Amino acid sequence: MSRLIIVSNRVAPISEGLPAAGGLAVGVYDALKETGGMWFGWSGDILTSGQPQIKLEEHGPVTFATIGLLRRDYDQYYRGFSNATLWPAFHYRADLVQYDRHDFEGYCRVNTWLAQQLVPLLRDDDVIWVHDYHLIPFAQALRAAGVKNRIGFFLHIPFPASQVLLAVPPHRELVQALCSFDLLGFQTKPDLRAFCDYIVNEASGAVAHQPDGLTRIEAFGQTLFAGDYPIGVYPDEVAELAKAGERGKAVRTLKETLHGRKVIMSVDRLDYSKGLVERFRAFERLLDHHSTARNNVSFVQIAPPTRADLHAYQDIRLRLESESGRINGRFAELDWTPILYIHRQYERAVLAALFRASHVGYVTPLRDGMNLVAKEYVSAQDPENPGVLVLSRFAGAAQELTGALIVNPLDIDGMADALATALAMPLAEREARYRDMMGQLRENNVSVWRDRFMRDLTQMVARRGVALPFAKTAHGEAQGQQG
Ligand code: GDG
Repeated sequence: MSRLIIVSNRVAPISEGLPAAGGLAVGVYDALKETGGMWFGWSGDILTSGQPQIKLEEHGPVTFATIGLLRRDYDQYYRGFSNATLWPAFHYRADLVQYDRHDFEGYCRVNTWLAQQLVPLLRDDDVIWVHDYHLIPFAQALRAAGVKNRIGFFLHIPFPASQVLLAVPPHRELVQALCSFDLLGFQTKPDLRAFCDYIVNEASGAVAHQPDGLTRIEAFGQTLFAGDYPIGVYPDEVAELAKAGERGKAVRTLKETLHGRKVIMSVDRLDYSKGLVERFRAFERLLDHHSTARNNVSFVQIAPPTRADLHAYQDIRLRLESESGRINGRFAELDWTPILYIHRQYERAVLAALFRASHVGYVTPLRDGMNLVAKEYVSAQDPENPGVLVLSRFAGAAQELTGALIVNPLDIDGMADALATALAMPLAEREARYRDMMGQLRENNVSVWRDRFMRDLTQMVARRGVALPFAKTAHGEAQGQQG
């Protein structure tokens, strides 16, 4: 069996015997253990001098290969182009895009350098799976170094509509680089459609949808395939964690603090894409318009810090602190705090237990590739008395979790109404919605996601020989069905 090589910006810190990290890390690590292989990426260290050296650590059949970054590389590749240019653009925040040509050069330079570090560790029949927006030029760099292995790419964040992508000055170079992969995986059909739209209308390429569900792409002299692979969780494992924590300290403390009041729960990295300010305002609107909610419900927002050295993240933190203070000042009573805003990380088991103890899961990003919290919230519920998920239509998860109350995160009144509906929803309806969503989550758990992608990637060689049945017309439109 071919070895699997996972390449991601950060290598998940997995240690046998320690609590599991998120579903993605566990899902990918499981695949590595089955096939044997390597996980390659940045160690998280930033070096001020010297030459970074690869560190190899063996865990059974899996090798973890990590390397530090020089300060300038971190600033240009990670802080700069990845997180100040690509992240906002891909989340439809062209207004927050900061572009510096030197950062883009640094991004390409680091991708090339990382690829060169990997090359000596590769074997001829290895299958390489690259993850996320930090590593878009990675396959191009490997090909330039003579690597002929199959290389797949999965984008965890949205792929933006062409008109938004055009805001990133080197958009063409990025899409061209993506076309060096053999297989591109997107979270949802709309993301795949946006990519195909760029290929046809901006890159004069051609796309053709195949009977097996994959899309064949010809552009920049390359032939490749693309598909939608919505990432999942392990719902039964989350459910077990949640049940185990039901009588734990965190849940007891929460219940004692809230004296039987209902709980609305949110957990997000503190990121402007997560729609936190709009969410706080919609909770305020609920208190304004639904007087029965006052003193009867609390909103718990857990928002661990992330990318705190970027200005846009300092800004969102200040705005949230100000909003929660303002709203609490307006409505709090001596015995009731409307918003518990916690800027800290919790253990995974504690989060699962808190999800189960809450009545509403409030997940309203302005844009999100998938949003695993929405899937974890549903998984954690008590089947006999499940809570209700209020979910943004702009989270990838909304394509699958149709049993949620779907909201537009810009519609503050609409979100307040959905919260009121969720809080008052009768048990029979909550159960039906929960069953529907839990069925979906079990059907497409993280192993299914991984296996579908791996199956398609390993079959690539056979597919490459097939002729493209549709051609691009003179007007730049692809003939054939658009997915
Ligand atoms: C990217 C895409 C896509 C959160 N706070 C704590 C904590 N978490 C865990 C959650 C969840 C994960 O982190 C966050 O995943 P999301 O999917 O919600 O969001 P991103 O971090 O933005 O992830 C996203 C994902 O990649 C996977 O493809 O869904 O769209 O943006 O698992 O539970 N975990 C712990 N403590 C915390 O305080 N232990």
